[in-house]
Amino acid sequence: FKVTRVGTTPFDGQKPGTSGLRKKVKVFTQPHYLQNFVQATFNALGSDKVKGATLVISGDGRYFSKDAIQVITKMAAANGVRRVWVGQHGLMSTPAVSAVVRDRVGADGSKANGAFILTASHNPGGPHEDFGVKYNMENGGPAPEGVTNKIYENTTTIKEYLIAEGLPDVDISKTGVSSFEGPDGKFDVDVFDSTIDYVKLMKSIFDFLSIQKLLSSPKFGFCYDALHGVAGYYAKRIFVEELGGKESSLLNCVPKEDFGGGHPDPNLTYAKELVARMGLSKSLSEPNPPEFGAAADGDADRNMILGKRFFVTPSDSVAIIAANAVEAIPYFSGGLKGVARSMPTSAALDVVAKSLNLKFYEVPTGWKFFGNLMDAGMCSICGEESFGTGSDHIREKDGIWAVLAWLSILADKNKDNLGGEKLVSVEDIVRQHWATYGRHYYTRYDYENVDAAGAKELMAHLVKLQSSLDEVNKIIKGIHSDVSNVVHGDEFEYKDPVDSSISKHQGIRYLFEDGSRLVFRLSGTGSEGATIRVYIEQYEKDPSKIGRDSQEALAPLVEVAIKLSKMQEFTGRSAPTVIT
Ligand code: VG1
Ligand code: CO
Repeated sequence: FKVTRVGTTPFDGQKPGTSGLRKKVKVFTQPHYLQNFVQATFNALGSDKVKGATLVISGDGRYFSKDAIQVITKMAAANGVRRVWVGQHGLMSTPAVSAVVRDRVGADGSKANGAFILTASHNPGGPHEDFGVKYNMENGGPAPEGVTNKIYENTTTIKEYLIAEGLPDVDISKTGVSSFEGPDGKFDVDVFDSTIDYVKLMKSIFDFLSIQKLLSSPKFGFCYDALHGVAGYYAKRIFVEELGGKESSLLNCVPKEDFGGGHPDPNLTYAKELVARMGLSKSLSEPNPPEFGAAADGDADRNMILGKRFFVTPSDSVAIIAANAVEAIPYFSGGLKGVARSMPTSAALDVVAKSLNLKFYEVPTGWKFFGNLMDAGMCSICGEESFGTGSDHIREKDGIWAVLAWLSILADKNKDNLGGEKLVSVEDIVRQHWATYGRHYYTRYDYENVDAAGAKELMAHLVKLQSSLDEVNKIIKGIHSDVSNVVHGDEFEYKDPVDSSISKHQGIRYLFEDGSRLVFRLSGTGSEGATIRVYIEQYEKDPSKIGRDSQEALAPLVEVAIKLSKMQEFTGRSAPTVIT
């Protein structure tokens, strides 16, 4: 092949958000749009890092992925990349990409230097829905802000991109290496089965034998819903082939380009089938739900954990995993280096860290901030309220890892009990945790796709209010006299303890005297308009008060959040789009 330079002009709005660039497919398929972003990324990395490199290119298999893989491959070749690794059918979960970048060794001894991940994660897919591109570094984690800012700058000045002419489309349905000859020498495309490295990694972390015993107990029903995302590909290998689970335990585990028309976001609103099967649907009754259920998002980095007729909030989930990891998961048997959560995530993890005397960190939303801590050996387990949980085995959150972590805890709690009358359930574990550490009532209200100008005004209003907490408390007393006082208000700012970089404007916080919190943020992953997220949290230590319904317990604070922010005035919305 030879290298062609194609003249181009910048597109507006190619700024990577919380997790890469996400736009409607019709935006991504405009001539040169994808190419500009990819070249801007190569230019941001610099030719030192690009020439001779080994790059992973794969994703969750959503619509437009296959075309995008061919384009990026040709651009990689033209930019002097030595070889690309592509998952068979272009499929690789985000955690599997991270694992492959960190662990895989090519047949020729090569190691990966980075990855293009093609996903818009939990956003719907298909010709009228979303596509996305994200770049990950050689540690297997998302590019830090220094790099994504540079990528964005480059997109605003780009004049040309390089693409290989004469390089044929590569058949990504079959594994094997294809070699080509370009001006810089050889270029290889290695199509491989990415489940191999991922399964190997999971087996090195968890005790598969004890999980297998649990799954084979007639008392233990199991159900996993991949929402037609890429998780299904790994779920079959792990839960059925390795752990002996039943094929019928898997729901929607065939990856589809449009996720079967659904919204591949594992929460109580979108994972409808699983929710019904677990006996949590308000309209459908299920006489005998399984003991354990879980779901994943499109790229399999998120997880939702359910018990029989029971929902585990993600903030509780990471706290419970941290509290039980050393005992239940061989990888952590030597102890935890530290734990971390994103700012809007509830403080359930803080209480565990304090009680177990663990180092603890609070970082801005988005997984990239955890990576630095992990690379520096400061953090073992971390999580976000947005159904993201993970550990330092990779540098992304990991949906299947979280499920295996919960199965390990269940296996451990039931190890002498599999023949007993009744298994220790998910609900038992959570209630026991609350009894020990107290309970953080928690909910998140999302107002999706609201007018961007209105959303900005709402945020500005909330910041302005913070200049007088007396005024704030007067307003609050007028809404609910028994809600406690706001004692602190700010915009969250983070100084990375490893590289001292500073991230500002990471969410507006109102902290109350009794430990309650209200947090307001604008989403950085949407592709249209703006999404306002309101995070509402209240801590209850009194054991006689930890069993309430969470929406009911939080109702006064929710009302305060909505009225204080003038939600309806600024957005015209009288109700949120999604409540989690
Ligand atoms: C959301 C979540 C955040 C998560 C991010 C990426 O971001 O709130 O916690 O890290 O999605 O997850 P935002 O900016 O929309 O609030 V994923 O599974 O979409 O890569
Ligand atoms: Co995701």
